[in-house]
Amino acid sequence: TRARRDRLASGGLPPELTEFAEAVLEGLSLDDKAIPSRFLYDARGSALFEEITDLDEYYPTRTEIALLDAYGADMSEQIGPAEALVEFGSGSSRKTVLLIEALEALQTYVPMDIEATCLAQAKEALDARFPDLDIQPLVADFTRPVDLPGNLAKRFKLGFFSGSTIGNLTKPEARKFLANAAESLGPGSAFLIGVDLKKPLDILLPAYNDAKGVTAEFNLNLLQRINRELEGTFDLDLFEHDAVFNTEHGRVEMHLVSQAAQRVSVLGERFDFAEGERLHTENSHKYTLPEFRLLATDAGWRHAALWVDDNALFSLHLLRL
Ligand code: AVJ
Repeated sequence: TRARRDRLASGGLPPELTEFAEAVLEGLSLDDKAIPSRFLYDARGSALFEEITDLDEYYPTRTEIALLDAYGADMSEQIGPAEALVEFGSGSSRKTVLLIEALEALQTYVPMDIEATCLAQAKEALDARFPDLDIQPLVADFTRPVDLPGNLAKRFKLGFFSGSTIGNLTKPEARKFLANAAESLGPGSAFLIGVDLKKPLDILLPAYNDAKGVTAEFNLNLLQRINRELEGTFDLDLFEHDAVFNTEHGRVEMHLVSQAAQRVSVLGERFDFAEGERLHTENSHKYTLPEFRLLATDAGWRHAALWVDDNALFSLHLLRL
């Protein structure tokens, strides 16, 4: 609300906290309580997510890396002589290294992220490994159309969006993202995108509810962050991590389930939870191959090639304009 925004603005919170505060207060006021998933990824959340990618149950990262490793040369051949690689939401550069190594005509790498610190780390690591590569980090919100550096205008650009990060977006948001990426990259460009696939729940659900409880810790970290940054009073022992498959929307959802009727306060505002009430914290959309193909073509791309592992866990799609 307007009044809340004015109060937050005058309350002396730094701008990045105001955005978090607004989202949390708004999300906790909904009938179906929900907080946007991007707030899970603070420093501790990002470190916990890195830990998740190494878990036995979490197949996506390892499978995508295996695909890049096994088919990198084939991908490079199908893509053609890309001169600039533009990575959307670069984060950690483990997978990018494989792609950079496979692309023989590559001159420029543009890692794009909203987090400036992430970008600086990626640049440092890659500078050492690829001294001849021109690295131009770009701090940008890649869900919006972005202006790429002018010197890329006439070059063959390849976009890269890995890890099924697109799964965080709803279908309409994902379509918009793909259309924006088309606009940013421009005619003649290609786009390589990693997409997690629909599969039996006995494989899918443990990936989001691991035996060691790392995913639970990742989820609960959101409440810890609210306590620390927004004067929250969440009792972490009174919330439990849960991951469910929402068939209607084709997505895994993470929730935090209140274990008792309780009242919580955030920045002085009080919120009641009934026993069993859920706070929705993340979506992870899964696609069938035809579903993703349709989404991409709807957004204005041509579907050019596809790589899938033998167990049909994960897919990499090559799109063209
Ligand atoms: C970072 C969105 C790709 O959806 O698999 C993993 C996030 N959350 N376990 C995913 C996540 C819980 C991950 N993405």
